[in-house]
Amino acid sequence: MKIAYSAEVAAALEAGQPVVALESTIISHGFPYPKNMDVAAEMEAVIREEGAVPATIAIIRGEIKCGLSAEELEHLAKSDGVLKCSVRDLPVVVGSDRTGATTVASTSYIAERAGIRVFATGGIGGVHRAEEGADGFDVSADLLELSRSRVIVVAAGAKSILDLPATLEVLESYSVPVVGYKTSTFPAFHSLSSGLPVPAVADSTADLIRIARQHFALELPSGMLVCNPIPEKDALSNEEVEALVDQARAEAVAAGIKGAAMTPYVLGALNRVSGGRTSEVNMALALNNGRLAAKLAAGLSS
Ligand code: PSU
Ligand code: MN
Repeated sequence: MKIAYSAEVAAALEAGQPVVALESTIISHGFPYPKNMDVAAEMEAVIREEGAVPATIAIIRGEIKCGLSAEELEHLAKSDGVLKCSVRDLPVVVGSDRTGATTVASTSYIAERAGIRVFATGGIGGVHRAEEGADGFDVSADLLELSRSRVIVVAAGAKSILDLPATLEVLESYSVPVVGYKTSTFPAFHSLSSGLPVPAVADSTADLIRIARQHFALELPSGMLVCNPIPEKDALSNEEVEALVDQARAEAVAAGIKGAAMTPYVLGALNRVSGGRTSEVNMALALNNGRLAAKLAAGLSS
């Protein structure tokens, strides 16, 4: 597979230095412009602060890029004609020289092939709540890809716009290790906890590094999901989130949104109905994940 690396990412991979993959759908479709410019820049900054090299992944005019320039990040942030590109979309986006922002699924797919073992994002996609779409069946390809790309994904769980118990069940069926970082419950993205138990807990960064090493040593064919709860000071309460999510979902249903457009639409609606608060919260948790992912990458490469 042909990947165009930035000079910095190529040098880091060559030297065995820690590298953290970052997705670009979060930039193009997860935050409003120009807030998403700050998110992109600060994600890269916190990873550098922890001694790792950030590798933001996207398809730019048909080229699979690993490590982006400031101009490329700005182009993705403006999101003008930028497609949301999951794994199944790769052949078409690459083959027609289009620009696509990669999801958790396609970023994991590319990261593995680039030799990157750790990936930081905000939250993963999952099983949508049944009543959301008229067809009542929408399961993110993120879950399938977690089962078949050997990349450790650090996320603040999944948003409560999803069916979280069903999401955890699918991860179990797909044999994806799910590890709570200093938590025994599945975090709910904007809020600290969904109350649902996770199968394993890492009590420290050292513990997490040990588990991650074993994951690769055992040659499991999957990735691993590390659940890192939002810092307490930034979290919203479950009640607050439920009320916001109900409004946002009602808007999505009324607007007839379906399929791949659902997650971006609901994120935008949440931002609107919360007066911009959910985007602040989203940024705080994404940066928190970037930091932990960089520590993990550093631990794995030493
Ligand atoms: N969750 C978020 N913010 C996001 C996404 C998920 O909190 O921006 C994006 C990620 O790129 C994820 C994608 O991979 O949405 C999932 O989309 P879908 O549900 O259509 O698979
Ligand atoms: Mn979907």
